[in-house]
Amino acid sequence: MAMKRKTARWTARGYSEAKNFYEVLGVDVEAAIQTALCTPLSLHCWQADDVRGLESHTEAVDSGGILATGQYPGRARTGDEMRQDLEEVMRLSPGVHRVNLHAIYAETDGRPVARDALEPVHFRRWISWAKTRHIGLDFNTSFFAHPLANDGLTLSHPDRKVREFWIRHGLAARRIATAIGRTLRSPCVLNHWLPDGRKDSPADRWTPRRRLLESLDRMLGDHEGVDRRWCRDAVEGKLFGIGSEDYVVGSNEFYAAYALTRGVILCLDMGHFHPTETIHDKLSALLMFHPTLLLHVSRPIRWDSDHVVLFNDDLRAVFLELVRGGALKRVWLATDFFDGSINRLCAYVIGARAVRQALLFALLEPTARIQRLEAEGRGGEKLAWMEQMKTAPFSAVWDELCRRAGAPVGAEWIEQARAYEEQVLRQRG
Ligand code: RNT
Ligand code: ZN
Repeated sequence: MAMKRKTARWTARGYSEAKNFYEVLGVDVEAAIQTALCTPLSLHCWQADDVRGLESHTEAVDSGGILATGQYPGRARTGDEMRQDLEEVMRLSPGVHRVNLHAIYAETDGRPVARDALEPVHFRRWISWAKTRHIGLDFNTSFFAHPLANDGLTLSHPDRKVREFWIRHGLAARRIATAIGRTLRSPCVLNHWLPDGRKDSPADRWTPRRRLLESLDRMLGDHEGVDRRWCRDAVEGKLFGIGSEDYVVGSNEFYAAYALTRGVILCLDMGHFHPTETIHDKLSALLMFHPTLLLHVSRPIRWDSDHVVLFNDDLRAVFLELVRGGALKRVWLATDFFDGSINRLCAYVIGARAVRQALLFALLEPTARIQRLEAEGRGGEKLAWMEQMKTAPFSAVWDELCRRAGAPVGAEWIEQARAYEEQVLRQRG
């Protein structure tokens, strides 16, 4: 306890000095803290259970595309356990959160409900939980881990019946997203990612793309029970996946053009590009044309490995671009990673805090000053200031942000996560 008070006192003093440091450079520190706190971050629910879902009837088939690895104890097994974990994540991470669900997290009380027959009622527990906690919900279609996805093809499948099934699934999800958004009075972003692709040297890259285009147009057209004010559809491309190393039907180019021409949101996942390709340079290009983007904040290591998000250069570069372009309000932020090899609560909190840290870091940049230096041809000084900001007293402002949000300050959360692991996670057989 004595330790705690000491930390808090140190933080308060550190903050006023840090604030002064940034203000001399023309940064509005109070505004930065406010913006960093109130920017919504949608927490993916699937880190809690390694993307297994709550369906009892479909055996866990690995139909390709994504893969969670690790056997660390404590995986959530029910909706209640997932909500319990997510509440703890939100307690330990400052700022406004939403929760991002997948169709496989329907709660049907043990009754098998086919994915094309899902209804809002199957998400009533999630919805009422969100209502009580005053958080928004987002949603995803689940085009994987299903017998009809075993060929590695869904909406682009050659068999019309298979395509029809998945179109009906998409429609069911759009109705659910509409109900979620309307009930919570907050638009629900419905992301569509599908694994469709080929492992090796496709002889025909054209026909599957034509079929995907046709299926998407049908699925995303006007339908009864779907209201675009509450259901905001997004499409997520990818370079490759497990079993689709050579060809992914829904590539980034395909969806960038699709989203623009159909008025839906393009989703960029940080792990869905070539191993050395990053997304920060794409933001100013795409946002010249797309009104909004959905960002899946993830971390690839050599491939789309969905590692826990860290406060690293890539993440800072993304937020610096958004802040410099005044584009924060034009993106929807959502985490997307899954590591089953470590304490899953730690995984969540590290990622959630890292996103908010990167956001604050970007908001504390003296952008006007460094842009002026660049415009005046003083590139050396510009670069020097960019370097200088990396060792600026950022942590004191971050601690202050946590304190104001009522979230643990500094390393305090690590001890709390350990206690949660002992008391809750380790008790799960
Ligand atoms: C897969 C995509 C997709 C999934 C989630 C579970 O490569 O990133 O967003 O991670 O839908
Ligand atoms: Zn993703």
